[in-house]
Amino acid sequence: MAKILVLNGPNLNLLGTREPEVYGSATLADVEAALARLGGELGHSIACFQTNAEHAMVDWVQQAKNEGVEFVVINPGSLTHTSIALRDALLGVGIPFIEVHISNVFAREPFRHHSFLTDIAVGIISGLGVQGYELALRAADRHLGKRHK
Ligand code: CA2
Repeated sequence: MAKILVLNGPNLNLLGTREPEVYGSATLADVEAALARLGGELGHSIACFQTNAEHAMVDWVQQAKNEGVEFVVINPGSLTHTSIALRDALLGVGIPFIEVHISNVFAREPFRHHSFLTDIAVGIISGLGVQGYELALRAADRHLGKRHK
């Protein structure tokens, strides 16, 4: 049993309400409910947060260390491409994480091709829709299992 934190960044609260051709029709509540279910099946406790504010994201990453979080699944939204503060926070706590993008960022505008997080992530999932979160959770479970053996 591990504590796993799922973080979503700016505008991901709009999932399922706009741009369904890019982000699909599931809402963030749908995604979080599916992750809580899967987390339960895998025997982990899942906490999910979304914020539009960079400082709140940094605070949650910092707190995660004190709360014994062992893995983070994060879709940083646009902070992916801008936030050195988020990179520093993730480096600071040293908690392994997977970076998730619903869309294929490499098939979009050039400014989405660079991430401040990818090189320090366990891995990245991009372009598989909201399924990417579940794949990340399964990969986190494998990663944690390896460590506990
Ligand atoms: O593909 C992803 O998951 C992104 O992280 C989404 C970010 C974008 O800035 C990244 O480049 C790629 C944007 C999130 C916006 O989410 C919306 C969802 C539904 C409707 C409108 C925006």
